[in-house]
Amino acid sequence: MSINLFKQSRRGACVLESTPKRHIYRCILFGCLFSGLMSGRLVAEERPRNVILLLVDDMGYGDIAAHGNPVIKTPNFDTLHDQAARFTNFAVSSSCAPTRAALLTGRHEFLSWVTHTKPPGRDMNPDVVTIAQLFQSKGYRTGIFGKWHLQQKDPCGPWHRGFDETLTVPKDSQNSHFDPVLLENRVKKKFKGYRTDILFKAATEFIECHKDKPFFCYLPTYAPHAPHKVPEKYSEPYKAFADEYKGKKYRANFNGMIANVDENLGRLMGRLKELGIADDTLIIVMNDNGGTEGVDTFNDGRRGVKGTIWSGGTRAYSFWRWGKHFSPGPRPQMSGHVDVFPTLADLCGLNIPADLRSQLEGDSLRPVLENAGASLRGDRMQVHHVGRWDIPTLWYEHRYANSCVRWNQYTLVRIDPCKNAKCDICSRIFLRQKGIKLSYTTDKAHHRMTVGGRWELYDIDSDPFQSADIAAEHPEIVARMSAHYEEWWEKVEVVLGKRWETPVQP
Ligand SMILES: [Ca+2]
Ligand SMILES: [Zn+2]
Repeated sequence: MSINLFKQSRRGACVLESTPKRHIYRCILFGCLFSGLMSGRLVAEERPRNVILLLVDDMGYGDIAAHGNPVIKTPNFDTLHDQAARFTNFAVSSSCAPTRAALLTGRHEFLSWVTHTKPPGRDMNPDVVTIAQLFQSKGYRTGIFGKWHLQQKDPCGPWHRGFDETLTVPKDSQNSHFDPVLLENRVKKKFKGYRTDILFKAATEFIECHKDKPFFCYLPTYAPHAPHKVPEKYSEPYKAFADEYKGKKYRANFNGMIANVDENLGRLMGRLKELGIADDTLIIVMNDNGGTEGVDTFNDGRRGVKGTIWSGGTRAYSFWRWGKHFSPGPRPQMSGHVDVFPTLADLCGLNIPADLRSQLEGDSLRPVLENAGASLRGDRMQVHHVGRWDIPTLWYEHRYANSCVRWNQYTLVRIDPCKNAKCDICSRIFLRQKGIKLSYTTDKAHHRMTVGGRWELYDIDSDPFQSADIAAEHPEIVARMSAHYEEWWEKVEVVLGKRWETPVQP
């Protein structure tokens, strides 16, 4: 897919569409109506007019009251939980940049060069097409308000990757939550206030400005990622639980940051209603990796944290609301971030050219959104791999370092770190086995290694904590899932071998 097919980003917020363009839309609309009449249907298939994608950084599946968290109050997440089709076996990557890459490109992040959260491992291949480019090429107004995290130097910045309007941070770093310096359409500007409020406000202004034409609004927050800082009125209600509540410590600032995101979400939903576009806007709300600071308090009984390949490190909530089009309730079918691109394309009628289709690893989830009992492809599997080796050329030593395949209720897991003394990530895996350098938790069970030299198999439905390895009982399932993995890794070898000019190792 040539990137030249897509128009370049434009600068400046809130530019009204020119008359010639509106004329083109009218022609397209007339064409659709005409073809609809010719085929005996008055109106073409109904589509969501706009799309809002809220991606909450470092919040976990368990950090929502409606999921059973005993302390946190999330009334607006809870409302959306109750109104939305929600995927309950949905997984993302185990950290920030990888999930963003997979979400925007519909394929595992390694295939777009993203193997880490730090450069150069987070520099996404600029030739891979993003969902924003597809929306843009179909006449949608597109905007990103928040954490890009896939390198901003030319030609990698979001302004080159399909976003008309951008509000990010200089150097694509985590930066400050208070009075931040931001990049508004590539221009540095000092803002007053709390960053999450600023991002939601900018996104809301974008929506208000473009409410009369299709838009794609991507809102990836920096909260509740560390540093854990928030205006005190949000953390105050949680201080009573911080020292201890029923034997556990609930971090007041972390929960306060989520309370602030929740308040902003409520305000945004209210504004959509006031603007009269709440029911023809598809809103997707999800998180970008497994649990972090909330793992020791509540993670719905899963093993693992952010940065691990266990289910608790990759599971995400994923709420989809489009007026009354999708019946509220759970969707237990296996799904993940790589499905978002093809699903949006399907729902919004964005035709995917054949050469772009080969880029995509996921499938459209539309059948299960529209019918909770529907089935997807029976042989559908998804691969996850933590990555994070510091020396980019060492990729080939990490075939089984932190790997997982999902198929229906099964997860196939293998954690065989490399033995290279220079490899920081694998050294950490060994240290965590001993209870040293644990991250986000005090329980080393969340950082468990597999037995070594082979895959372990778990049934996530009957064994959510992944305690009982059933590989020996199901050799045929292990064989089928591991074969899928080997085939997938061959694609990785080609891509990363070319990227780093490293020969494929025997
Ligand atoms: Ca994150
Ligand atoms: Zn290693």
